[in-house]
Amino acid sequence: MVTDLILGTAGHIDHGKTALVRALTGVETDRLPEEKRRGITIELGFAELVIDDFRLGIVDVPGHERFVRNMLAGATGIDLALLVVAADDSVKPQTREHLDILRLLDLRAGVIALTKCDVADAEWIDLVEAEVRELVADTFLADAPLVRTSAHRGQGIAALRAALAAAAARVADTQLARRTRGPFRMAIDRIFSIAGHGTVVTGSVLRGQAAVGDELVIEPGNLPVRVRGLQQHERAVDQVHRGQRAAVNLAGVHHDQLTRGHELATPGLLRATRLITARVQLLPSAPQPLCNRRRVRLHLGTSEVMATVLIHDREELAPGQEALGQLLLAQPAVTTWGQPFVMRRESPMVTIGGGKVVGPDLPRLKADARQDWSYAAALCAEDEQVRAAAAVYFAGWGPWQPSDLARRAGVDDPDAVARQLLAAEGVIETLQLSPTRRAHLHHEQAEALRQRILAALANFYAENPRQLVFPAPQLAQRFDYLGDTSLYRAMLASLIDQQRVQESPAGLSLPGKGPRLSKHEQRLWQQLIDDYRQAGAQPPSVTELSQQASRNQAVVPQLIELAAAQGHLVRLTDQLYIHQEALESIREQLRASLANGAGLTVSQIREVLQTTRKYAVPLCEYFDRIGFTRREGDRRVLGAGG
Ligand SMILES: Nc1nc2c(ncn2[C@@H]2O[C@H](COP(=O)(O)OP(=O)(O)O)[C@@H](O)[C@H]2O)c(=O)[nH]1
Ligand SMILES: [Mg+2]
Repeated sequence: MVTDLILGTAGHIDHGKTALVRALTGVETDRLPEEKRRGITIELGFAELVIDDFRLGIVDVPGHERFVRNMLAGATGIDLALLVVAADDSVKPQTREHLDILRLLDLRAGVIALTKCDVADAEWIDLVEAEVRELVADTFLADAPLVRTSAHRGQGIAALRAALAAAAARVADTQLARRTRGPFRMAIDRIFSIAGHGTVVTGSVLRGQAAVGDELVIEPGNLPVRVRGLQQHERAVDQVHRGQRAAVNLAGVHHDQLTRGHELATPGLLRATRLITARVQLLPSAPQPLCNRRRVRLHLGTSEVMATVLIHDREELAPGQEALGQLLLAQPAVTTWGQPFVMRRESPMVTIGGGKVVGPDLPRLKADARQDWSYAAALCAEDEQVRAAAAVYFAGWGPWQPSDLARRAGVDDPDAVARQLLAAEGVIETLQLSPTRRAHLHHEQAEALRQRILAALANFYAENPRQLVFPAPQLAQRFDYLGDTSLYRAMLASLIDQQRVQESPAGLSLPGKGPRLSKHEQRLWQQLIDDYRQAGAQPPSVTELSQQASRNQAVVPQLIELAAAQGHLVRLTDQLYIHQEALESIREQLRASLANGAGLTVSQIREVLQTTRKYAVPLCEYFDRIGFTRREGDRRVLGAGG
């Protein structure tokens, strides 16, 4: 079976990259008139090389310092590097910069070619080789084969092919290289239009596969497109997959709408973002520290966008240091967990560092939000499940899908990991929102929401010192901003379940929370309860009691309501409260009189209770309300709660 991989060239200008590609493949990758005239590579060039069971899509990059941005676009998605150093010139600035870029892009394998060995003598070449070995020590090329070549004489080409095959074999064995099925993703590096066909985009396929007829989207922009035709190195094909160079003829988009940096993907796989959370590193060779809030040129995939770097935990990043941070992008871009990126400085234009995305779409994290930052650090963990849990943490109080775990935590089998998470003890809290809907919140977020509800309720106490119970809608209103009221309701229910909130017909209260009364108010409150007790079945009205008070008349209604909330009194109407003991004995009297089932009219009830209509009517209505009695014509009978 053939394994497809992408090979990228790297190295200083004029060191013989393009000539070596030609010697390997017979393809002249410098195609543009300007490239021919100036004898340099400006744009990316492409060729194909088949060695044994490997089909290498070659991306030949420019070495000129002015075209490093093109090199970066081409370097995205490469699996193998061919680092080229001219034997007569040795290590030069773009040799170093390209190597830095390859390291930052997390390349794992490659081959070194010393070129132009026909114009240098053996002793000199030994010196150059030592210099190159020193350069690559401590990098992914430390143990890479180094092949002496001459494109002009065909020297070393066979050895180079063998070395490339060995390197390819190592890469082909990685999990990443095997992702040739599933959702498709390709960062676009070229766009053009062909008469009669329309828009064509090219790129290195980063994952999955696409076939003619597939419906895909362009991101950023969520632009639906259809695959009209596919080519691989000028051959028409039915499908393309990871590790291949692809030219995709698209229906549904004009080439003017696209730029390098757009990505083509299976719908739902990618999402545009303007805020990236990342591990940021500054190269040891960076000319100066990277200050917090510094603007850099960010190279992410094939895109290039200005970004402000917010470094967490320190004011600046010294050369060689690494830290968590957030990147604020000037324009939206697409990225996923684990994606490497490169940062360059404007002037002088040099590569200063890079890093890896740990959160493609986290919210802006406050500098002092320790818990948030510790979960951001957890997104760097080796363990997929730890990362997945952290991704759920950042979903906050909102919904999430297992597929989000692929994009946000780099999880390979999101459905399986989601199942493990839900099954794990104490990680995720599941709330039943409705008979058919559930929410799965990270336990810290569930607790945070509960704390927020408790705090809102506590706040009511602070604002209303004499109130004991608060109407449920008053609290619910505070959580309107969540949008999903069912989540609030489920959380409140869990608080009531845990007895952290008390629920009564009058509303919600916090256990153990008492009103704060002055000495005088306390005496008055006690007096009022005594008055009600003594008045029994015929209590005075709220207005009458207020007028009786020697001072603080305005407080009386509040104190009465408080006594009702605490269960001393029962409210019949706005004006009429009754002591609960009196109410209880009335209820017993009525129960006895209604036991025979014949029922009583209001005036009969008035006689039984030996009271007036003024009390009998509100009492009857109250008993109807609570279901103790029920109306049948003009009579009352015992109700369901009787
Ligand atoms: N003598 C000699 N010259 C070479 C060799 N390979 C490339 N060159 C020359 O070096 C120059 C730059 O080569 P090119 O492949 O364009 O370099 P690139 O900028 O790295 O792509 C051209 O003039 C080539 O003819 C080689 O093996 N021997
Ligand atoms: Mg070239």
